[in-house]
Amino acid sequence: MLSSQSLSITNESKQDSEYNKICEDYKHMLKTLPKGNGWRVQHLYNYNGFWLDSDTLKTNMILNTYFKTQPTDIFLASFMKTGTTWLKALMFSIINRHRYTFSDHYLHHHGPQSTFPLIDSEIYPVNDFTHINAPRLFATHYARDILPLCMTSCKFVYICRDPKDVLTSKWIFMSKLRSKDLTPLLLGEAFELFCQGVSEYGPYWEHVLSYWRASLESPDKILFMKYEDMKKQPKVELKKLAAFLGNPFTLEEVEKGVVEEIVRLCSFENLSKLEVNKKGVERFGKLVEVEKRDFFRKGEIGDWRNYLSKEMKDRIDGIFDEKLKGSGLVLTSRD
Ligand code: PAP
Repeated sequence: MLSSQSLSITNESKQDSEYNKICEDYKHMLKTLPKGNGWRVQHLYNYNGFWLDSDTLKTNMILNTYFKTQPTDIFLASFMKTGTTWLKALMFSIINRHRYTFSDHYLHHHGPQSTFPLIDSEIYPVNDFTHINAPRLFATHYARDILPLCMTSCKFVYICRDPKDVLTSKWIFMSKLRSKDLTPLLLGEAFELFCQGVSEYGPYWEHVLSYWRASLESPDKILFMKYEDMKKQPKVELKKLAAFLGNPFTLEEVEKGVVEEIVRLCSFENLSKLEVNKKGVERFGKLVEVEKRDFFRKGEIGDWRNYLSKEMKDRIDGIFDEKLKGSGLVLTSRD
């Protein structure tokens, strides 16, 4: 019979060999997958229909083997620049509203990024997240179709946004992170790539559709939200979100103004002026460092007007209307 010590050594070496096998498969895959132009790094790889950079591709493969969900886990899923930072702050504030006061809140001292982890940038099997209390919250930018199967039984909040604002916001953000070894990515180039679907985690329309279809099949498991609705009627959306998360606001809380307090706490105006969100960097994985202030740019609907021509607008609207035709979802706001 094996002693507990030799059992754990056996488990460790099994894990090591599993891990080594993933690394081998990953190296092989990089040579065989279709390649496209990256926005931050030189290349993206088309992995099961979605464009990923080499780091997020590797993490996806590792997650598929190692990530173990708990039934109470809740995920925030989003394409880049659609409202992740905002939703992180809101979900964390709803779930933890009995732990902090609004005058001295966790968010005043820590940025929204540190409220819960983005699993796409975590290295496995080093971090298994078993130290986090239930309900564990996680964020991901991966499309639904390439998530580990075990995750699909958990609750998801999905946030999407008008593609024109997504393109604009993403181009500005990625230009700041773009490798200095590469020539700058011009807006016209980013536009062409976006229209072809070649964009980290994209095509954007496939990303949205992957969660939209799942939300129609399991509305109790996936809450589908829009950035524009959040902007226009934050209190209504916040109440929906709280109910979905299993923490509805009580009548007493509504009367005491808790809904308004959370909306205000997590607003762009409030978060963007906090010292903690103005200085320092957020680290994702081993290599990517982002200035915290770059998560807060304008936070508006329709800033694309300052960047995209009428022709560009019409082309994006046309592509998204066509791709989403028959789905029941409209993503391109006509405001
Ligand atoms: P990520 O993909 O890097 O996580 P994400 O947080 O999804 O970024 O999106 C950032 C956008 O949300 C920025 O939009 P903009 O470039 O058009 O301005 C950012 O300004 C906006 N944003 C950040 N926080 C908030 C907030 N509290 N309310 C509204 N918009 C916000």
